[in-house]
Amino acid sequence: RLLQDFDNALQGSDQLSIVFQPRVSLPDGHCVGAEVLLRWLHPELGAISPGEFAPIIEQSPHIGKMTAWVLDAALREAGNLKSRGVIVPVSVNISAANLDEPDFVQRVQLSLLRHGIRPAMLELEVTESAIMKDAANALAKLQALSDGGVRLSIDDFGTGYSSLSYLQTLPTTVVKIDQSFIRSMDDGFRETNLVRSMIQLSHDLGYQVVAEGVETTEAAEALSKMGCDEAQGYLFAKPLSPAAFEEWFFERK
Ligand code: G
Ligand code: G
Ligand code: MN
Ligand code: NA
Repeated sequence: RLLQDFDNALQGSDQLSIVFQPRVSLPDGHCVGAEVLLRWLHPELGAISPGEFAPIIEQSPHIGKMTAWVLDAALREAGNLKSRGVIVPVSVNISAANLDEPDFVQRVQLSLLRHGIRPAMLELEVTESAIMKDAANALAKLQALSDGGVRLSIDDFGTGYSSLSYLQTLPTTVVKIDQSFIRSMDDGFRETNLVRSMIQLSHDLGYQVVAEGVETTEAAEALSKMGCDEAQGYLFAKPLSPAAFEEWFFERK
């Protein structure tokens, strides 16, 4: 039922949309990018969160089409924003199953060409679990994307199954610390020390570090002191429609 409805949504034009959550540098708060998040307005059920439907789509053959749809929408919108002077890289979430598609790398490259977006203006977010599912294949695909100039980040860092040894060999350049760790910094010094160690480890391995789910100025200041490079979260902005993102961008600048 949900899968069939989603297939209809993919065919139609008005149920699916994307929003942008700004990413800013620390400590100055300049916009350095935006994460693209999918939204589904179901005709009967109303808004359904990707947290609910994405895991179901990911188990189905529709996942290829879903990511292709988001990627296409993201790059089209990036082109629109670019023409109005909003030039920031966009980050798109990809699923483990996308890395199994034989032509995934070529399709990403074709989509970039179609929309006239330079590869360096696209970042793909991939979770540790997606990488570890079939590490040899993931490594090959990520390397090909990276060789083509696409940026790669490790999403939800710290929550998935991973092997630290892989962190050394991946062609990824950015680590996004999962929001659960950022929120837990309120709980005490051990939690804060953990985040500090994650930042230190990531830097030692050559990664840039993004903190997710930053909701308070206290957290932003603490992260900044720890050397965290960038942040995302409600403190700076919620996920915004493309028009609202553009407005936010120019007010901020
Ligand atoms: O935007 P929101 O907080 O509702 O997202 C909930 C979850 O859905 C997050 O884990 C987010 O990464 C995931 N998600 C949002 N958009 C996409 C998307 O386009 N593709 C995939 N694979 N996951 C997404
Ligand atoms: O797993 P991923 O990092 O892609 O998930 C992004 C999700 O996190 C989005 O659904 C977004 O709405 C949500 N999000 C972004 N910033 C915040 C925040 O500051 N607080 C909370 N609670 N959720 C956030
Ligand atoms: Mn993400
Ligand atoms: Na994340």
